[in-house]
Amino acid sequence: MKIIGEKINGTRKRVAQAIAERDTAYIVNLAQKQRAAGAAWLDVNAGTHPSQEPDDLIWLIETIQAEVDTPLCLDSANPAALRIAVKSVRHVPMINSISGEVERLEGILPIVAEYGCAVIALAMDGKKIPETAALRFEVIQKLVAETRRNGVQDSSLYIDPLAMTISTNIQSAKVAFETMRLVRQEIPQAHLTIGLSNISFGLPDRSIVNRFFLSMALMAGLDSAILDPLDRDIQAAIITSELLLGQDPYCLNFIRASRQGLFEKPAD
Ligand code: THG
Repeated sequence: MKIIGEKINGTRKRVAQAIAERDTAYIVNLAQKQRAAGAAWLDVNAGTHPSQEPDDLIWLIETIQAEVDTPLCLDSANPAALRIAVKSVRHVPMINSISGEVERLEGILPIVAEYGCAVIALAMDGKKIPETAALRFEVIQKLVAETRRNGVQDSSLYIDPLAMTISTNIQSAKVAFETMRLVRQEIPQAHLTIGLSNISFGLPDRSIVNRFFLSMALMAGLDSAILDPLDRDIQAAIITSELLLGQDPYCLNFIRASRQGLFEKPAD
């Protein structure tokens, strides 16, 4: 599976501070560490007020790209910020995200089509997230009709079934898995992605919830996720799940990870 590194996100306090202070070293370090940990894209979310967002996003992009060549995933709902940002990226970016919300779709889809971006499509229209897998899939079908109409290939789509926190809705992981299965069956060329850590919000021991969720989602067809690539336990879950799903020929990745000590527990 492909990892979208989540750490450069201005809704995190320390990152917000780095953006405000134009702390280049802090941001570059986050980018380098995530690349070294195998991120295929770096999510970049300025998390600032829409009026400030274009400037902050451009600063983040230029700061990262001066040192790291990994493709970026531009995380913003603001078409104005995205339109400026796509012009300053070195590689064709992923855009995070479109949804069925009309303004967002009409603002962002033309940018995706014009620049040939990959795009995350959220299974929601308006502000409401449908409760059932069947309803989420209906939204996805409408979105896919729109992306196709605009000439975006299904293989450029990363469909996000949305992981809602399980502490307030005990069905939420199940709904996500069922939505993934429907996408896999009906839109086989499309990719799937998910913001992994939402699922465990409000629970203790979040990391273990995230890991089991990821493993089960991989079984349901997930092939990318927005997560913390520096979390060794998550990396161990990915490598072991891929082994068991027949995606690790000759068990080479698993054995290499074991030799490198990825599965070692700290001594008592
Ligand atoms: N789907 C899509 N995009 C998304 C999400 C999604 N982007 C934002 C978010 N959800 C995923 N990104 C993050 C980034 C950072 C953190 C969590 C999700 C994070 N959280 C800390 C934690 O979980 O403990 C707390 C914050 C902090 O460190 O200050 O770091 O679902 N398409």
